[in-house]
Amino acid sequence: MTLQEQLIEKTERYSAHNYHPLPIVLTKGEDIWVWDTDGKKYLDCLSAYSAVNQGHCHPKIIQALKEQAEKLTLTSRAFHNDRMGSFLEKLCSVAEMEMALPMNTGAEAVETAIKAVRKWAYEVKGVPNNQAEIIFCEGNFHGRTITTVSASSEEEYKHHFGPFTPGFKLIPYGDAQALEAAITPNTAAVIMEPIQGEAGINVPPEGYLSATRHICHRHNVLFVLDEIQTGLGRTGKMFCYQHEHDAKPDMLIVGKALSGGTYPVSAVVSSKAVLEVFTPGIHGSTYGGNPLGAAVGLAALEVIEEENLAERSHLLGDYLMRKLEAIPTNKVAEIRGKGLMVGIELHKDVGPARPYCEALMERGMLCKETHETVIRIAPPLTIEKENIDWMVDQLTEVLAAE
Ligand code: IF1
Repeated sequence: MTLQEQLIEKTERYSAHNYHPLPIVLTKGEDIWVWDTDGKKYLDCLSAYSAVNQGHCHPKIIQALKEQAEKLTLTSRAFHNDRMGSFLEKLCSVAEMEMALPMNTGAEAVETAIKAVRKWAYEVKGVPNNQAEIIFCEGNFHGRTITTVSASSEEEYKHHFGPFTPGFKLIPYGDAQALEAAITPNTAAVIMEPIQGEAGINVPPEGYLSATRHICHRHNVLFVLDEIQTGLGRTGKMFCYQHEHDAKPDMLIVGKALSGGTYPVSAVVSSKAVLEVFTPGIHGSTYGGNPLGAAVGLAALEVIEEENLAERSHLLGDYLMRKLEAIPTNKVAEIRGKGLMVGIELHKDVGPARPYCEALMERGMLCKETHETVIRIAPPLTIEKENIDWMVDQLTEVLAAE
C-alpha cells in the first residue's frame, strides 16, 4: 500500500464520513500551488472555498502567526488583549463600517448576525417579542449549524436534523418584487449572498442588490450580506456588493480569507446603532477576538490591500472568463461569475461535473464540483496570466475528450 493509500485508509477509519474528498492527500502549500504526499504539484483552483485568496502560507501572514504564537495566543474576553482593537479598526476601515464583533467560523458569524438583527427588531424597531422574521433566499448557503441549515432550501442539508429554528422565510433569489411581498411589520432583516456560491455561482440580475437595499430601507428592514465567500477581493472588488452603485448593506458578514486560510477568523461588521444591541455578557465565544486570530487577520487584510488583490481578481477574472468562453466545446451550458469566482455549468445531458474534476486532478489542477453539474474555478488571487493559460489548456483538453 502506498503512503497515500495508508493515509486515506487511516482517515476513513477514524473520521466520520461527512465528506467525499477527491482521492488525493495534500501535504504542502505555497501561493497557488499544493503538493500531494507523492510529491506531485497541483494548481489549487478551489482556494479552500475562497479562504486562501492571498495564496497558501503567505509569508507575511505566516510571519504574523509565528510571532504572535510565541507571545500570547488566547486570553478569553474576560480581559483585553493588545491585538484585537487594531485588527477591528482595520476591518471597520476596509468595510467602511463603524463597529465589528469578532467570531471564529463563518457559521458563528452568521449566527451572530441572526441574533443581532432579532435583538435590533425587538429593542429598536419594536417588533413584538419572539415574532421577528428573517428573509433568506432559496439556494442559500450560510453554514452547517441547526439555525443556519434551518434557513436552507436544500433538503440534503436538513434531513433528520430537525426540529428547526422558526421565524425564517424563503424567497426566490434575484427577485426584488418577491422580497417586497414577503416583508411584514415583523420583518427584522433580509440575509443573502451577493453571489450564491454553493448554489452554483448564481449571479443575480444587475441592480438586484441596490433594489434590495432600497426596499429594505423603505420598510425599516436591515439589509445583511453574507460575504464570507464573495468578500475580500474574490469577485474583483473588496466586497461583491461594490459592483453595484448604492448597494451597501447595513451589515456585512466576513470570514474565510479574513485570515488567509491560516486560522479561523470571522466577524460581523455594521453600524453602532445595530451592534450596540450587544451589551456585556449576552453574546460571545472563547476564541472570538483572540490575539492570534487578530494578528493574523490584520496581516491578511494588509496583504489584500498591499498586493491589490481585488483589482488583480477583476483583471485576471475577466481574462479567465474570455478564455473560457473561447473553448471549443458543446458540453458547456453557461460560464458565469465575477472576478476569480467562476462556475462552468455543463449541459445536463453531459453528466455530472465530478468526473471532469477527477480528470483535471490527474492533470495537476484541483477543482471542486458544486451542485452536480458546475465546475467551480476559484484560484488564489495571486495567480498570473500564464497560470490561467495553462488552466484553460487543461480544461480545453478535458472537455474535448469523449
Ligand atoms: C462545508 C459549501 C462553499 C459560505 C457562506 C457561510 C459559510 C460558508 C457564503 C460558513 C462556508 C464552505 C463550508 C464548507 C464548504 C464551503 C462551501 F460548499 F459548503 F457551501 F464555499 F460554498 N456563508 N462555505 O460559503 O462558513 O462555518 O464553514 O466557516 O461546510 O462543506 P464556515
